Amino acid sequence: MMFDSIKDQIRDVKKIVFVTGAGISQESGIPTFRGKDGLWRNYDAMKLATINAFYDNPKLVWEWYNERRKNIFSAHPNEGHKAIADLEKYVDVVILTQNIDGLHQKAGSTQVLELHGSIVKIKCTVCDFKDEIMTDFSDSPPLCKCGNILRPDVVWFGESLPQDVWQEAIIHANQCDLMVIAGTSLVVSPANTLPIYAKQNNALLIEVNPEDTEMSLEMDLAIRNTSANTLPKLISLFREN
Ligand code: BV8
Ligand code: ZN
Repeated sequence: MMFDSIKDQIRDVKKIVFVTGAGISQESGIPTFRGKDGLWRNYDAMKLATINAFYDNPKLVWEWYNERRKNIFSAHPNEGHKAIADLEKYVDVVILTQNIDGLHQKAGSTQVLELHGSIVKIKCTVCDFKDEIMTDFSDSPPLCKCGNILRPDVVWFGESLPQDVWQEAIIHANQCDLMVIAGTSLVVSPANTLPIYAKQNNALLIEVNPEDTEMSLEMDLAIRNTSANTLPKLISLFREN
């Protein structure tokens, strides 16, 4: 059984922190940032998700987010998301996600910190107007009542994470007994430093990913399989407890 080597250590776990990335939503039909998935109309996703790209061509960047939002609104949580939500019955679970798709919350998870924002949130580029959107915008880019353009309320490369969210994420990482790193390449900082905080607290580190990541050598256990296949089996360990 894929968890035999750590079965005993898992028994006394009280708090689990999940660090998740695009891979956990891949089986829900949402493209990751890697490889061919990482391209939209031949634009590099990492280059589009920047303030410069937005000011160079706000219409293009809005179309990209409108298309992603449409795809995300029609997506459903997969067995990976559902297993994590189910785990809340047995132990304290906190999710630190790099995803802006809201699928953890849609699966029923109650403690989710969105490190890079959310695709349903928007904000003004000038005034402090913020809002949630549930439908597509007719005019693109949409304007704020102050006359300036609105932007997706997500964290773009070169922009700092919301400090309240980041500080809270560090606290959870410092307190957990087990950290499960699922569906992330751990390429992007500062999210990729969270396993280091957990390690400093002698937490058990488990990686769930079909491929190696930047920190595979730091892991106590690396499961080379998908999150939808793997996480339900991890959760069953706690059900038996
Ligand atoms: C910041 C929101 C202070 C928007 C995102 C040079 C060197 C080092 C760092 C930097 C550098 N230059 C700049 C930086 C800092 C930069 C950074 O880390 N760049 C990287 C590219 C090197 N970070 C920042 O800019 C951050 N801000 O640091 O502020 C500052 C400011 C100025 C200068 C310096 C510092 C802000 C980062 C947040 C950016 N916003 N998203 C949007 O989504 O549109 S990041 C976005 O990309 C995602 O949120 C996520 O974080 C990242 C993609 O990573 P993953 O989620 O891991 O996805 P990926 O495709 O990479 O991997 C998928 C994995 O899943 C793979 O391993 C695959 O094998 C696996 N997988 C696939 N299928 C499955 C699976 N696993 C399980 N099951 C499956 N079925
Ligand atoms: Zn405004």
